[in-house]
Amino acid sequence: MPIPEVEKIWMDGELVDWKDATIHLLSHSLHYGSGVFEGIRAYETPRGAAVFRLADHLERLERSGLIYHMPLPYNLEELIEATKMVIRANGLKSCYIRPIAFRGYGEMGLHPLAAPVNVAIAVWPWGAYLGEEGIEHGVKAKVSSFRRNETNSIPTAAKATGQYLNSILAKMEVTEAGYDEAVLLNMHGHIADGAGENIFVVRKGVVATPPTSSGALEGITRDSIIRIAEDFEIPCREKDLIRTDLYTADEAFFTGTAAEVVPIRSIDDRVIGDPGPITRRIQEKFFEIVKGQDPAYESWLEYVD
Ligand code: PY5
Repeated sequence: MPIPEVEKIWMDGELVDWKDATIHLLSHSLHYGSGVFEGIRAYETPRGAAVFRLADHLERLERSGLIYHMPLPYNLEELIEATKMVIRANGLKSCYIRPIAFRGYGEMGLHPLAAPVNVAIAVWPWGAYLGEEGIEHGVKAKVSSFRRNETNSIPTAAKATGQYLNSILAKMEVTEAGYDEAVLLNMHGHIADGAGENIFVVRKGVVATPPTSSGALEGITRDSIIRIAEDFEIPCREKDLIRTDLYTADEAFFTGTAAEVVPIRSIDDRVIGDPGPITRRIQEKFFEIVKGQDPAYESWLEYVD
């Protein structure tokens, strides 16, 4: 999917033209994946564009940086303001937001502390990551033969650029085989997450999702879904899951910023079927919240103006 070009990108404190948002070929992170990033969305609401859980995402970016000895050269307030500034500069009502902090030019060895930490925030319109059809009717998922990177090899609590080679291998494998999204098991055979999403199953009215100790990212959407389920008084627990828990689920769905809330129709060719009632209820509430239609969750929205 080509990236739709907009006017400006925020880079190291300034707005630059889209075409000028370039870096040196010898930037450390290009060679070794030594960057950390976020995926965030802004939605159109009756009060203009609102960013969903902006501070929570940027705090995760800071935690990712901490894990890699990469303190960010901007504080939380500055990053919040920069995000709003770049959305305004591009006149977008809704968009995907990609902050990235990376080891830049200045060091080629594997001890990168002498290389600068550069920070950029790009925004662009990005539709449903797994398709509108996927949101409506569900996607075909497949367990990948690639295992989720073990957290003591590459920490799964961080969202580091290099880490995504693992997801890319899984995603390519299953999409080339005709599926929509990959599910990754960890080294112990427990379900971790999707290539770029957290995963939930529903059985006998109980919602379950793998704990972060499984290798699942501590997703902001995941956290939101747990809170929505609690507010609906639907039992929801963190639980180790194995692949057959997906085969025998009454319902299953992916959650993530890019993907949003996407029902799973089938897994490894075992049919789960049309999106079930709990998935639908949670999905509808999620979209109401992000679009500013439920005042009870107002604190999750950061208005751009
Ligand atoms: N698990 C993985 C491996 C992810 O990459 C993501 C987000 C999630 C879970 C969900 O986390 P959250 O709810 O906080 O977004 N993936 C990115 C996203 O923007 C990149 C996807 C291409 O959704």
